[in-house]
Amino acid sequence: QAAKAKTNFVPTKEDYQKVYNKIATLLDADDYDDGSYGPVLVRLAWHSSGTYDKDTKTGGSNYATMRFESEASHGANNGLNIARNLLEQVKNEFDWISYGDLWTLAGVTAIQEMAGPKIPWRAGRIDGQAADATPDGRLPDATQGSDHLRKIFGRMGFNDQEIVALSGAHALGRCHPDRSGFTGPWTFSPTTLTNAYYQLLFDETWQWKKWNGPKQLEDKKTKSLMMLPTDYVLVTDKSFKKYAKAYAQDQDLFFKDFSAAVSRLFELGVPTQQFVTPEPWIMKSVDEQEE
Ligand code: DDH
Repeated sequence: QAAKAKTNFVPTKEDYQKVYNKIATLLDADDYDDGSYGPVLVRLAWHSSGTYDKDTKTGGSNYATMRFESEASHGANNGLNIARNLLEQVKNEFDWISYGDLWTLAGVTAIQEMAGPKIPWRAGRIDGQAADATPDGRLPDATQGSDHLRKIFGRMGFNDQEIVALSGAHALGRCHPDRSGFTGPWTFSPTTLTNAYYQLLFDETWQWKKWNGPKQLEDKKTKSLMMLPTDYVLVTDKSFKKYAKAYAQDQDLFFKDFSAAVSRLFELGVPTQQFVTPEPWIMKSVDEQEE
């Protein structure tokens, strides 16, 4: 706190670790969803980064343009105001951090604290202007197929293997009818990152849910889990299926590839010279600091 008062305050890794620790204290909430804000924080970090277009070098996490109504109002961002508002408490205490750094660091914190792999992360994003906000339609549409996935993720610079690895984030969280129209969680442990998403894709029998909402699949056995049409493509498309199978069989492989892809995702749109260090940091989990 003393350092904060200085005008030329240059935060160190330890200062960002303090931000991580503060975010970690906000994750658990008995009265919210499955008991954690972790999943919605991961989704905020992803939606703030996944707008990147490698050809025009626009979008991505650099400018935190979801702060502006023109981007916050995109249908895909419904409900993410909950995550942004939660993080305001952190911003108030650590006012030197940029929103892009705050949101991506929150994604890193949530993944690591929900038993996921370490996500190498660098600081250096800067707050942009409303004019930097991205047009609607850059994030994936859950009703589409493999061509769409390759087009959307290819625009960000990701290949088939990375598309499949990133999709494993759906081990976390759930769909909310009032946000996306879809309903339900993908796995039985939506606040713990595992490779269960891939295992369930292969091990369960999936059938179209009979309801008035958008087309989604349900597991035949319990009817309590869901898959989006875009999730199911991972087992129907031959190339995607190869990677999905490998991740279903090997959680360490999933964690390794997920970590690399998410780390890159969260840096999309940030010019290299902006990062405060050439080497990414590995932030410590709360458990590690208690040892
Ligand atoms: Fe996702 N996602 N996502 N997703 N996503 C939803 C929820 C969550 C798609 C659609 C939806 C990724 C990829 C895709 C998370 C992380 C990631 C919901 C439900 C929809 C719809 C929203 C709601 O109703 O609240 C589609 C389509 C794709 C795709 O085409 C691949 C990726 C790459 C990630 C990531 O983080 C790397 C998380 C976490 C959630 C749960 C949010 C919550 O509140 O719970």
